[in-house]
Amino acid sequence: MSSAPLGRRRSGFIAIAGRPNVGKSTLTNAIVGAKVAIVSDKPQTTRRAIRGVATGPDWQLVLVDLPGVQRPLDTLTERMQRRVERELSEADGCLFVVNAQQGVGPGDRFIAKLLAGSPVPVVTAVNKVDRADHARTAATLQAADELGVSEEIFPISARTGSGVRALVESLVALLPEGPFYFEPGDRSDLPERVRVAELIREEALARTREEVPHAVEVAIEAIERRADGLVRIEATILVETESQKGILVGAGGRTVKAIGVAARRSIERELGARVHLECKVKVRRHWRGDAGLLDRLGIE
Ligand SMILES: Nc1nc2c(ncn2[C@@H]2O[C@H](COP(=O)(O)OP(=O)(O)OP(=O)(O)O)[C@@H](O)[C@H]2O)c(=O)[nH]1
Ligand SMILES: [Mg+2]
Repeated sequence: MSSAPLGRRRSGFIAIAGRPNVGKSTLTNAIVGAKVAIVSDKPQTTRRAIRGVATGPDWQLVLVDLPGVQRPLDTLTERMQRRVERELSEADGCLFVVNAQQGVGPGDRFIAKLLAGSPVPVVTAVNKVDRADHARTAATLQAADELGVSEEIFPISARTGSGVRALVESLVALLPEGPFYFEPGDRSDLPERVRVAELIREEALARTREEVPHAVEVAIEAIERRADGLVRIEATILVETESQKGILVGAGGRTVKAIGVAARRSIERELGARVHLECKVKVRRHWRGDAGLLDRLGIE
């Protein structure tokens, strides 16, 4: 491990702020080098604060992947936004992510205002440069600079990895000296139940559209490790209405079956074990407004 004396190590927390869908979770996974957060092409995928850990020889970067900043609509999104504000105020630094292709808009300006009012140093990543031509990227870099909140700005692609190394160096420079918070092999702070539930939700998101993805949550009823090494998992996919249930189940149960097959594969990769997965779909009206259920699901 590290040959650096303990006092010269840097470690700390970098909170990731940005509009929904700009690529915060993809970037977290790219920096950690493992899948710690699920990703989808729909906005508002991330609902919890997820700590992703990247450890170098003499530094440890704890990335706090956060829900996208948005206007709160119900108990769920209110909790998500309160969490974002709290994590931002407690971090050692902030990584502000904007979309190179879409440029800087009102949502980004709102976040910049939030960041300008906080003492936490900010580094900005202009993401998805693989999707934008040079002129577009240059215009977004310029607009991001004009927000006046960042110490440095990096054009990157979380998808291809381009620019990510330079960004990491700049984030490490924001960290205070101090001992590591996590074991160097740790990747995330999410409990196993939540990691498994999220992998199932990711497959449900990939197969639904419009308002349905926002109405889906997954609860794990049981995880049982059998003597022969097989892990048996019982999961409930929650939706808010009968018609959403119909969509998730699909004709002849086809959709829920496809979700189960794909999720089992990714859970097997995650746990390094053979998995038997049972998924049921259930209607739970207004679960997004149910504080007790959100507590149990770990959305605090
Ligand atoms: N082309 C391209 N797509 C990207 C890049 N980074 C992320 N994406 C895609 O953008 C979409 C959103 O990515 P996420 O990582 O889920 O975005 P997020 O900011 O975490 O979204 P929320 O959790 O909803 O706030 C996904 O379809 C990603 O595959 C990138 O660098 N290039
Ligand atoms: Mg996310």
